[in-house]
Amino acid sequence: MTMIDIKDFRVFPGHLDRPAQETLVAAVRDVLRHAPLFRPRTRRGPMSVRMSAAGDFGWISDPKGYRYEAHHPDGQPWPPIPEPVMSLWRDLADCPRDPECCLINWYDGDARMGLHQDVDEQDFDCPVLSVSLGDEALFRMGGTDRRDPTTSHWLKSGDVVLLRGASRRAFHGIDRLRPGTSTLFPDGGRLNLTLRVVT
Ligand code: MD3
Ligand code: FE
Repeated sequence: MTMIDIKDFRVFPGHLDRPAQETLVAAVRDVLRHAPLFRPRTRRGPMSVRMSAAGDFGWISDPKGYRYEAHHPDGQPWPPIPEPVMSLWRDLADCPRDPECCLINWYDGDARMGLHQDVDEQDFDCPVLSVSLGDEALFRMGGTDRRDPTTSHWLKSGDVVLLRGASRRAFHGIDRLRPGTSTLFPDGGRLNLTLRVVT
């Protein structure tokens, strides 16, 4: 198995072949039929990334703030995490607990995600597992202080990233996509799944 370690986050380049990517996309489309993508709003305005989730919890941001919630903004519980997604966690996460949230991020050509930390979860001993599907994206990773130096890495369709140890609490973001770099989605764009233990 190939892997690249970059300050204790681990990239599994091309871990998912094309059929495995297509299986995940089909499973996510199923989730999105029940829990449609929405555009979270922050105090700074609407995000460019659209989101949904599967599992016991999804991440919500609205004018009241941000938090994990057991229901989609439409009031429905989140659909279960699809089996092929669970099996990736069991293969790679090396964690005794199952994920409670599969956050679904959709990037169109000009979407980005600013530098942030994921600190709304309770148990930082549990890793986060991230799956990239579709167009390539420039991932930026810093340290636990916002001013720490950052390194950048292009994430490609089928790449899986495991964040644990110090990297679990590090600042990170997506600077931009490279449109037209994948044929997975006929109209382009990028789907990112992040699996998390929340409680
Ligand atoms: C480092 N997603 O959903 S994935 C996020 O590509 C998020 O959509 C980005 O940041 C995306 O919160 C980056 C890589 C990633 C995911 C979660 C992390 C890096 C992380 C959690 C902690 C530290
Ligand atoms: Fe994040």
